Amino acid sequence: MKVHILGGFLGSGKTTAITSAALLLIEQGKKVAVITNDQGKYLVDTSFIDSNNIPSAEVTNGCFCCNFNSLSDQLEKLENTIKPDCIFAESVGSCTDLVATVLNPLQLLKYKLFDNITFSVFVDCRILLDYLIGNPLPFTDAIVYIFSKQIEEADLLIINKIDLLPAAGLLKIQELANQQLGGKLLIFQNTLNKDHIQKWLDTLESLPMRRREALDIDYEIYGKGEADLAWLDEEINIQSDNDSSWGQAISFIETMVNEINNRKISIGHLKFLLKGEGISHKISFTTIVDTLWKNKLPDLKLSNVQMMVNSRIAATPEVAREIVRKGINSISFPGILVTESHEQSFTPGFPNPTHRITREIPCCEECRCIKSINNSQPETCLCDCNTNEESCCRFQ
Ligand SMILES: Nc1nc2c(ncn2[C@@H]2O[C@H](COP(=O)(O)OP(=O)(O)O)[C@@H](O)[C@H]2O)c(=O)[nH]1
Ligand SMILES: [Mg+2]
Repeated sequence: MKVHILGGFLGSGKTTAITSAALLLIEQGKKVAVITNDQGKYLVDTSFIDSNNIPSAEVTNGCFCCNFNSLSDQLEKLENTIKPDCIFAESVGSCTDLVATVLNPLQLLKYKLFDNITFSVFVDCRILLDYLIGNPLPFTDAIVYIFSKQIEEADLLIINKIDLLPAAGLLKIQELANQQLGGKLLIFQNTLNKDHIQKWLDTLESLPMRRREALDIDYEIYGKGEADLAWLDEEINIQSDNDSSWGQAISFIETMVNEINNRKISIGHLKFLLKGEGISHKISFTTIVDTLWKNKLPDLKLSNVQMMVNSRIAATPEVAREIVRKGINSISFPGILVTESHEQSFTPGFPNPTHRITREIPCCEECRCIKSINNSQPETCLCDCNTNEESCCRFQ
């Protein structure tokens, strides 16, 4: 089994790429599963993957790094039930330091589970272009720090959404990325194009198993960046007497987006999953808002729409809640019944990874036992042979 970990900023295209890749591989007769991950409990990404009939598991209530055991349990569970040829695992978009906290620990502690583990970092080419030119990004310094660390730790960087750049912009980013991001494998991708997805999959297939350098990172700034982006998730049911629930859902979304815009709040990722009468539709707003979003939607007459909201915006949880309230008020008319459930909003906690393996000292190539430096803990051996060094091939 192969495990493909995806990192990269909120809204950079990870779920879209995973869904498309999984469907392509399933079409080709492969068994595939997906692990989703986010700060809250009710995840739009999981519902979206499910609605595409792709087997999935999720790690909720925090990132892979802080829930490493849950991630490895899910990997094991999938291996024991579905036995997939490959698993795609998408990390939280505000997460970084994944090499030290997820890839190295998986590679050292769970190596029996898989033949290879790859790491793709996704980035929106338009934001990367500004970043490489040196233009300011619409985020606090701490969030920009996370963005920059994600790029730094990538060995395979997917420079995504190239279809949204004009030709001159594409040439410019190719030039700057090749100049400034030397040593990384770069793929310029349009994830909406199946051929590009196939090329990314071919690249993943060709990558050898490798050890990666852990980041040098300041957790105080990283923690502040996480906290600068409030999380909110909730489910809202809209019932109407005149089959206008779909239209009301769109009005609700529009009010929220306008309110965010009026308050000049930057969006990390604002996602909605709308369901009703066999229809499931994801609507996504990222840092650069697509102003034509409404034109791409179907016009449906539905009496009941179930809507899941996941919001990660540069504001406090109170403000995130106020914005949802504003949306709800905008559709509260006689004949429309709006019911909220599972609402939660919070400031994500300080990242506290289960493991942070920054350095390894191989002590046996054959049995792969490895002594590791686990963050702020004394040097420890992470394999069985530590309990009995005599059993290590090296001592025989
Ligand atoms: N035009 C275009 N849109 C994309 C591309 N990749 C992703 N998107 C859109 O970007 C938004 C965020 O994508 P998503 O996969 O949810 O991002 P994630 O937060 O990284 O998982 C969605 O509306 C996608 O349809 C791409 O290559 N081109
Ligand atoms: Mg996603």
